[in-house]
Amino acid sequence: GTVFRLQDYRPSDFLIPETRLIFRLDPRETLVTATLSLERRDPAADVTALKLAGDGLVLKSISIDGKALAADAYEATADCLIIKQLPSSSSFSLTIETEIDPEENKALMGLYRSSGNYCTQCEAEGFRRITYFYDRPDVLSIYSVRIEADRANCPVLLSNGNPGASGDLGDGRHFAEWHDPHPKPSYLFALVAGDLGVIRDHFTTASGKPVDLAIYVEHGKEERALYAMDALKRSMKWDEDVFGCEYDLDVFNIVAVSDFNMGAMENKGLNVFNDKYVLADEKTATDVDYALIEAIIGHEYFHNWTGNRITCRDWFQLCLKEGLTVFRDHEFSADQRSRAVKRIAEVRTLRTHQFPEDQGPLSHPVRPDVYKEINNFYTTTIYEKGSEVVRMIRTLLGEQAFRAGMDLYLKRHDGDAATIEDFVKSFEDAAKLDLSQFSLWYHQNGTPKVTLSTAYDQTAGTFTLHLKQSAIGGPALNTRKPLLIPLVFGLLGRDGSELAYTAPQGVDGSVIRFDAMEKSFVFEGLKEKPILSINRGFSAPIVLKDDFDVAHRLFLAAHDSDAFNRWEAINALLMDALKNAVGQEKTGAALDFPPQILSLMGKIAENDSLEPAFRALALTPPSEADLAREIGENIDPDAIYAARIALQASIGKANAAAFEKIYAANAINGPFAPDAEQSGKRSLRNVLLDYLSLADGGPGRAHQSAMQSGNMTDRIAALSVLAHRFPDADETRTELSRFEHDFRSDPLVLDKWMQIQATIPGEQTVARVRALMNHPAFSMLNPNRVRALIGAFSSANQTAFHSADGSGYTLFAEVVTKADERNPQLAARLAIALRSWRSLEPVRREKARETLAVMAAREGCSIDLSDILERTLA
Ligand code: BAL
Ligand code: ZN
Repeated sequence: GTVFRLQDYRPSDFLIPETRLIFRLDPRETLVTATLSLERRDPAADVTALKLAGDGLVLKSISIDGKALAADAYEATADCLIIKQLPSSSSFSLTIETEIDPEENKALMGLYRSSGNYCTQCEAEGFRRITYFYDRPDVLSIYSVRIEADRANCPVLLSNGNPGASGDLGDGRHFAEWHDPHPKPSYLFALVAGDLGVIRDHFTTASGKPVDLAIYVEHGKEERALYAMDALKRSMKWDEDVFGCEYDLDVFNIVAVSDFNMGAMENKGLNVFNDKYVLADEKTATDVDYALIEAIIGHEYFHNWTGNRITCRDWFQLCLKEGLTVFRDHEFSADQRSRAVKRIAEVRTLRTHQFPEDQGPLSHPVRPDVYKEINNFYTTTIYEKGSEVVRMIRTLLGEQAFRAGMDLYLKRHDGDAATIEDFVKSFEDAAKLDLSQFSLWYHQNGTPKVTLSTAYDQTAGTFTLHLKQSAIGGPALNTRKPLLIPLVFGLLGRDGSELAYTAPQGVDGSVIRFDAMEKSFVFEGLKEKPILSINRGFSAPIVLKDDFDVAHRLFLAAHDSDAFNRWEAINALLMDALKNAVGQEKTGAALDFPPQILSLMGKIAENDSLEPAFRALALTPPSEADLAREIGENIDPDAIYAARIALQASIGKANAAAFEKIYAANAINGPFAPDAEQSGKRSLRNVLLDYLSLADGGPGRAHQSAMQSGNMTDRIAALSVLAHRFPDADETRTELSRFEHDFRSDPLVLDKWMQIQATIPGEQTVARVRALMNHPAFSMLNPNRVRALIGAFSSANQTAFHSADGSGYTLFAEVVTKADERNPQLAARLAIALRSWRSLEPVRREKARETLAVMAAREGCSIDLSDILERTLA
C-alpha cells in the first residue's frame, strides 16, 4: 500500500471557496450533485490537471462552467478523478454527479443507513465516498446543501450550519436546505435524514446570541436524551467561562445513531453520536455511562473551536485537535465532578491503554510523520498522550500564561488549518519562552522512564535528588534526546507539612524542570530528612522508578496533600504485593500478603475524610493488564489472575466486619441522581460488595443486591460479582436470565449483559462467547455489539483470550476476519488486542504469533487490518 509522509506535504493546486451539494436520497441509488467553485492557488503556475479523490464512486456526469466534458477531457475511476483539460481562467465551476448505495455501505464511512435512517461519517476520508473532492483537511470550503427525500420515511432532514428554505416537491418527496457560513474541511461535512424523535432546548451565549438546541433519537427514547442535553448546556457555558469560546451558529444539533464506528463526531453544527454516548436513564445506564456521556458531549462540543474553527493542516497533525480537545474535556469533567478522582481515573486509563501501545509494536509519536492508513491513528497516544502534553505545557507555564497562550492560538489561527508548530509557537510567544526542547514530546515515542535516587546529608542539611531518564519503547537509548520533564513535587516533614528549602537551579516553585539524560538537584537548608512526594498529579506521563520503601509509601498514602499521590502510593503498595504473589504462584509457593497492606485497605475504607469515590479507587487493585505490563515479560495470565483474586479474597476476609459497616453507612436514601456524590457512594459500596462476596465465598449477598437494585449501576455491579465470582451458581443463572428478559428489546442495554459474560475469567468463556454470537441480539454488522462481546473478551479477559490451548485466539481470528469483510475499521480496532503478544510466555507467544501471521496472510485482508497486523508482527 501507499505510505504517506509528513515531509511530502504540499498545498493543493486549487482552492474550493464554495461547495454546493444536492442529495436525492434513495436507499440503493442516491444521486449526489456537487458543484465546486475552483480557484487556482497561484494563477501564474502552469497547472494543467486537477486530481480529486474518490472511493467506490460511480460517476454519472461531469461538466465545467455548465458544459459537459468530452470523454477524453477526464479519467474517472472508482477511486480517483483526473481532469486533464482545464480552462485557463483563474477560477471555474465544476459540477460532478455521482451515484452511491447507502444501504450496502457497511463500512460506516461516507453516507450509510443505520436503523433505516441516513447518516454520514466523513472523518477521516469518508467524504470521498460521497463525491470526488479534495478530501484533505487543509481545503476549507463554504457549504450549501440541499436534501431531497421521501417525506414519510425522512421527515427530518439535517446538515451543517443554519437551516434555510424547505418545502414540498410533490410525489411524496420534500426538501430542506442548509447553509454553513464557516469554511470547513470535507471531514466535518454531515447529513442526517430519517424519522426521528427529538428533544429541544435553548442556550443564550455570553454575548446574548440565542441558540436552538436539539437532540434527535429513535422514537420513544426522547426521555433518555435529557441528561445529554443538560451536559450540552453545561459544556457551552463552561467553554465560555474557562476558555472564552462562544458558539457561532443559530442551531446546534446532535443525532444519536446505533451503527457507528467511533464514539461520536464533531461535524460543524451537527454532531453525530454513537447512541451509547447519548442515551441514559436510571434504569438503563450506569454512573460510568453518565460520566462518559458528559465527557463526550463536552468533547465534541469543544471541538467547535479546537478542531472546527481551527482545524488540522494534514492528518499528521491529528493531535492538534484531539490531544487539545481531550485535555479540555478532562478539565470540564474535573470541574463538574471531583478533580482528584477524575485525575486518578485518567491515569488508570493512560496506563492501561496508552502505555502498552507506546511500549509495543504499534508505538508512534504523538505527532507521527508516517502512516499507511490514517484510520489506525485515532489512537490513545494521539488522544490521551496528546492531552498529557498539553497538560505539561500548562504545568510549565502556569494557569495564567497558559490561558494567554490559548487566547493567542485561538485568535491567531481562527479559520486556519494549523500545525503543532503553530500551536507551540502561540505559547512561546504568549509566555516569551523557548519550548523547542519540550516539543520533543510530540516527536519522540516510547514511555519515558525516570529513575530516581535520593541522599540526605544531615550535617550539611542537603537533600540530593538524582534523576536519570530513559524510555520503554521508542527510539534506542543512544539515539534518544533528553525530554524536558516537568515534575511537580513536595518535600514533607514527619508531620506531613511541606518543608521549606533553598531550591537549586531548574526548580521553579513546585516544579522540577528535568531536562537532561541525568541530573542532580541539591536542596539546601533542610534540618530534617525530607520525605519526597514527586510527579504529583501525574504531572508527567512517565514510568517512575523510585527508591521508596514500604514505610515511605505508607507515609505518603496517609499524609500527602496531593490526593493523586496518596492514591499512587497505595497503588504502588498493591502492585508490589501482587508482583510478589505472581512470583510465588509461578514457583508453586503459597500466596501471602503483608498484613499491613490488608489492614491499610480497611483503614482507607473507614476513612470518612476521604471522599467515597476516592476510597473506591484506592480499594481497587491494579488490573490484570496493568500487572502484566508492569511485569513486562514471560507473562502467564493464569498466574496473574490467581495472584489478584487471592489478594482480593485476603483483603475481603481481613476486613469483612469493617467493610460491612461502611457498606451499610453509604446506603443512599432518596431519589437517584447521577451526580459525583451519589455515584461515589455507589462505587464504594459496589467495590465492597465484591470484597464481601469473596469473603462470604457465596453468591447470596450479590444476589440480594441484584434483586433490590433500583438502578443500573447497582444492578450491573451485582451481576458482575455473580458472573465473575460465581459463574456456575443458580443465582447467577437466574439473574442473567432476568436481565436478558428485561432488556430483550434493547440491544444497547443488552451489550452490558454480553460484556459481563465475555469477561468471566477462565477458558470456558471461549465457548460461552461462541454461543452468545448466535444470540438474536448479536450482529456482526453493528460495532457496539461486536465490541461489547468480542472487544471485551479480547481486551478485558486475559485468562480466556490467552487460553493456553489457543482457543481464544482461534475465535478471535474468526471474528476479526469476518468483521474485515464489511467493516475494516472495526476489524483493525479489534486486532490491536494482540499488540503485546511478545511479552507472553513462550507457548502462548508462539500461538499468538501464528494467529497474527495467518490473519496477515489472508488474501483480501483490508489495508486497515494488514497495517495493524504487519506492524504488530514487525
Ligand atoms: N474526531 C473524531 C471523534 C472525536 O475525536 O471527537
Ligand atoms: Zn475528538
